[in-house]
Amino acid sequence: MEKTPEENQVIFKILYWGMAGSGKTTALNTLYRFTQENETEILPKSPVKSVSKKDGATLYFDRAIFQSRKNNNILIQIFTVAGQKQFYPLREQVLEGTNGIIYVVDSQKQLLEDNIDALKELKKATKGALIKKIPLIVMLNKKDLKGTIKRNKMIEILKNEGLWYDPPHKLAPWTPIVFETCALYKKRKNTYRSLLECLRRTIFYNLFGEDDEAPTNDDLFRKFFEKKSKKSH
Ligand SMILES: Nc1nc2c(ncn2[C@@H]2O[C@H](COP(=O)(O)OP(=O)(O)OP(=O)(O)O)[C@@H](O)[C@H]2O)c(=O)[nH]1
Ligand SMILES: [Mg+2]
Repeated sequence: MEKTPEENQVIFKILYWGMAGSGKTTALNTLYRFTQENETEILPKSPVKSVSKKDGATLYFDRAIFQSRKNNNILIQIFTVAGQKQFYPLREQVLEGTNGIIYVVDSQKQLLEDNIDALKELKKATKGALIKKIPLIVMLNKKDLKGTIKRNKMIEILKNEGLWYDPPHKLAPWTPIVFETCALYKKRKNTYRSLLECLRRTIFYNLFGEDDEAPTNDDLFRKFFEKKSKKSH
């Protein structure tokens, strides 16, 4: 999270990560249009800026800036990475300073291994910070198509990668939610909801966690009582 001193603004950076063609750019464009046309919690502040190839694949990144409808001082920068394999160095650059990640899966069955590769690469690039310091949400995308990976399969993959925590583990409340999504505007499903959940978690980490880490119940109680005692002075 970045603070601009002159204006008391906070800027959160959210990133869509996933294999080439999984729907990251589509999700961002849908989000932009949806928040423009509806009374949502966030609204666009700048148009989507895309650096892409002729065929639509992202060449560097896409970026759009949103703002909280209730609090003008909260800005949200949303980026997508270029998913094609050769762009790994660029992905690492775009990842810098990210506060929350949405991992976008192309749920077509034949692409399972490519999706797992993208997740392994994300783990490598974030150096153990996923969930512990950077909230993670999963979009199981293209669920409008037939013959797609099931939610349980995705959960099994997260477990294999050590990205799933069951109670009583202190990180259990921050285990990724796997949203079944469609990023296409006309058939959209859970695109906005998944972003909002990622943003909600990002703000929680920032407000209640020690050093922006995943807040534990102890952190939440302590901050709550700190606030109470400040009020009573
Ligand atoms: N059926 C279906 N197609 C989708 C969905 N989301 C995206 N697509 C299509 O998938 C193709 C690739 O989408 P992009 O959004 O460009 O994918 P990307 O993840 O940004 O790809 P890179 O920039 O190469 O990393 C496009 O033809 C989209 O219309 C979805 O939920 N369902
Ligand atoms: Mg793209």
